[in-house]
Amino acid sequence: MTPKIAILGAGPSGLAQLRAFEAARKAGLEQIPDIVCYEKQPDWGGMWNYTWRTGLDEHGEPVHGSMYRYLWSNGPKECLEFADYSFEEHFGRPIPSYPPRAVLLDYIMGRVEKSDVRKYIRFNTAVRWVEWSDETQKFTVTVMNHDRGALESDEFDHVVVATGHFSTPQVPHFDGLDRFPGRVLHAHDFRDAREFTGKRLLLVGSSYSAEDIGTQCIKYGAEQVTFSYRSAPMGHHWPEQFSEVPLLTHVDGKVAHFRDGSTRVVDAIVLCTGYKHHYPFLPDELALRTDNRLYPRDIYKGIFFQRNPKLMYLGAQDQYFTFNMFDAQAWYARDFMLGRVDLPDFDTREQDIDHWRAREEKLSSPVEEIDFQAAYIRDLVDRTDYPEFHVERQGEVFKQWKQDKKRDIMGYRNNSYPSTLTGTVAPPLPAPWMEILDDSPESFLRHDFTAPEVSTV
Ligand code: FAD
Ligand code: NA7
Repeated sequence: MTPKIAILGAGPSGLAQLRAFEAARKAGLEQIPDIVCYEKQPDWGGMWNYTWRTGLDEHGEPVHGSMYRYLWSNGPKECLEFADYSFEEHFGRPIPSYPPRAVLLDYIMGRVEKSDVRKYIRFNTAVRWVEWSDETQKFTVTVMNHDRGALESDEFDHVVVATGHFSTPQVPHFDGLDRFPGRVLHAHDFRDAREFTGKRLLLVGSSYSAEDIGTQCIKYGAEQVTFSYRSAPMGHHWPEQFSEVPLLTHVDGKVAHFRDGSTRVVDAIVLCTGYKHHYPFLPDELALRTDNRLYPRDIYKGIFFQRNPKLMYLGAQDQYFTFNMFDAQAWYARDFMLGRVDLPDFDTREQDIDHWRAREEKLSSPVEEIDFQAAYIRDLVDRTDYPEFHVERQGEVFKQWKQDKKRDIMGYRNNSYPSTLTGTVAPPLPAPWMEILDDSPESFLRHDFTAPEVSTV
């Protein structure tokens, strides 16, 4: 009997799972499992699908997208290159190391468009509930098919949760926000930086969202950005329009008050306070409970749910590496579902989780974190036929990226790195990132990237 498999979500992780089965088919696997991929959006690409919508979508489902207009890759593309599909293969020539969102989406889509996997995906179909039966040893997955306006249920041997975890915002309360005479929003609902041109912004949070939304708003003409941190400042060499202050205590009219007694007059507040792992379609006994970290507990090899390994999670960890890490996970999950690998018993799995988790808890710097995630990926890649790729060298590129950011937070995207697949060093951007206001793929890809150009503004 070939297994029946449900993949929940058609973002990069879900697509990695589809591609993993496609790779097995190409390598000669005759009995491809019966696969259904449920995706609540009308198209694939997950988070990389930009939507202007916030709140609820056209079907009344929570809008998944947290990406904004003018988003550019925040890490070098050389660190997220698929091992079986280089950027050069997709674009037919080298492109710069930090492409805008739509160009990266084009790359992700390019690989799956070349595979025959779209047929597995049921779009406009939101997963409502997943139930496990000890009796039948199967999952029942219930979905809302918005095209038909009807609930549907089906049984599966395996369920792969690939619904992402940067979509449901974590929204703290601060006194006075209810009377603040300006926009208050979470980063999840941030879309167009031009809304804040000429404005004084307060960004609560000191991680990727705060850093990127703050720099982008200045790029598009905001007057001033104040970052408010809970644990520690980002500590970059910020230009004079930026400042970092301790945590917000309360807001009085337009005046924001901070823990050190300082104040700022601000026009808008963006809570860049992170996201929750949120699985409203899973009963308590199947839902992963974790905050955003590199090694969540309860998933063996960062994939298999400990209490029921037939339930798998992809991309559930905090991420330096993304697309190729999802591939490494998907290839291993595939081999388990195909019966090519057995998992050890509960206690052995628990020891393995404890081992990785203990290592994770000792990490004390980004360099150590990068090495840790590279080692995790190496552990997976060595267990499957996923094409060899130089994850450790990509780790070195990440370390360089960290240093480049420390040196020049507004200009780090002007740097170039070598592809570990092709060896080609990426060409430079046609102009400094701060000057390229049109980030459309048409504008970006019209450059041949061989000769230095003056400006695209
Ligand atoms: P997602 O991309 O989130 O996809 C999950 C899919 O599941 C979505 O299509 C969603 O519609 C679907 N889904 C959710 N719930 C249901 C349901 N109930 N029923 C059916 N379908 C459902 N990574 C990088 O590598 N580089 C970057 O520059 C970068 N920038 C980022 C910027 C922002 C603002 C954010 C939020 C993330 C960024 N990331 C970046 C990380 C990004 O999350 C990953 O690149 C990638 O999108 C994760 O893929 P995923 O498939 O795991 O999740
Ligand atoms: P992260 O990386 O999870 O960071 C969340 C930030 O929010 C972090 O600085 C937290 O502070 C801060 N935070 C969380 N809760 C609070 C409260 N209650 N008060 C103040 N500050 C808080 O999320 P991001 O959105 O930045 O990044 C997630 C992904 O989106 C990432 O992959 C990017 O590429 C885009 P802490 O440091 O924990 O004290």
